[in-house]
Amino acid sequence: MTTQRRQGSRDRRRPASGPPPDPSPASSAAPAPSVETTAGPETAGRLAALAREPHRRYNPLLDEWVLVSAERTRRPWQGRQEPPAAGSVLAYDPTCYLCPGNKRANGEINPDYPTTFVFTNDFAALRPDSDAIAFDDGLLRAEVEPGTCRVLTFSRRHDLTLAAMTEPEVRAVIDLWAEQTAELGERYQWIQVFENRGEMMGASNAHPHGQIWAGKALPHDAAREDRTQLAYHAEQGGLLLLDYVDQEIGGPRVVDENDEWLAVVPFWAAWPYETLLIPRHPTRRLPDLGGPQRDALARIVIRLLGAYDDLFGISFPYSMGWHQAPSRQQDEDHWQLHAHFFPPLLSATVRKFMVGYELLAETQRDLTAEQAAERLRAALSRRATAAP
Ligand code: H2U
Ligand code: ZN
Repeated sequence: MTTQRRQGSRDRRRPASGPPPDPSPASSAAPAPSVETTAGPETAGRLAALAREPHRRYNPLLDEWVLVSAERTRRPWQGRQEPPAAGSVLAYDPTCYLCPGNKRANGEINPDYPTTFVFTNDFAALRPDSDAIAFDDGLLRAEVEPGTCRVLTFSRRHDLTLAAMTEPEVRAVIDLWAEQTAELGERYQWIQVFENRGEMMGASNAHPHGQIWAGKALPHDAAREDRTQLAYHAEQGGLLLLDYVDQEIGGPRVVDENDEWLAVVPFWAAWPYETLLIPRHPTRRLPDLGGPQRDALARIVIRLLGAYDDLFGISFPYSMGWHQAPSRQQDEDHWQLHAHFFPPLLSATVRKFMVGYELLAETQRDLTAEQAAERLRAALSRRATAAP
């Protein structure tokens, strides 16, 4: 793990706590900008004023914009009503292909595993043995993508979720994610660890589980995050996401934090209750996380997912996944590990669809990131109050 704390742009920003710096005479003498900007500390008033106007927010990780139209939440039709997802009550389900001792679709029998279990996806989207064929004909280009897909169970218990598991149980899942990343990183460049939870996100089964897809190429979003973090590091000297952590700490978009991690609804969130989970110290990949960081991660994951479940009083669907430095990349000083949580729901029964304008132009949201964070913080404190 890199122990060196970043320098550079961090020093040019507001400290993590304490009063904002006084405006310098030099800056007040500068010509007035034609558009009002928030150089330095973000004022609550200006942000509130911005939220009353349709506006676009910049996503520096993906180098793209998102349209925010908060006033639209007042419109009468609020979207398709989704039936509440039925949670599973069985600790063991004889029909589940993930429960210990059960048969999978390809006829294999799962071992009687005590905690977690990993197997190669029986219907893998990537195969290690693909022939190296390239196709290049004018505008038509293709290349074979070797890789592998694995399925990971998080528990032998069919009825649990990460939010309902104990810290040591979630820590075991984190250790598994890290081990798998290290092993697959020997052969593949991009190791995508993720979880689809809930039928709405296409999860095939209520048994707590995730997936890993590992491939030779750098997929689209990974390549973008690599490029934006590299450019930021070259220009500013710091790490994009650690400077972002410094800017967000103590602010209106923070959902939860501990000494090692920050959970925030990003300023540029696309999904209604999207969050970003970032280690507060330089960390490139999951295997680089030390013991205390992993324990702190288990704690914050349980709290964050608990807040999601409490938000609408339902088992909250989402896709989550880790972005980490590509394996065997020579220049990797610009990378900071992080997890994205993308939940589709606007309310207990209404989901956000990425259609129309989103498919054709750019992402649009109604609820502001600040409103979403406030509701998640309220859910977190409701849970804390309700806890025995
Ligand atoms: P979800 O994470 O979206 O539920 O997907 C689970 C994966 O499990 C899915 O990719 C695989 C499917 O191909 N699977 C098996 O590998 N074996 C089975 O017996 C059923 C499903
Ligand atoms: Zn099961």
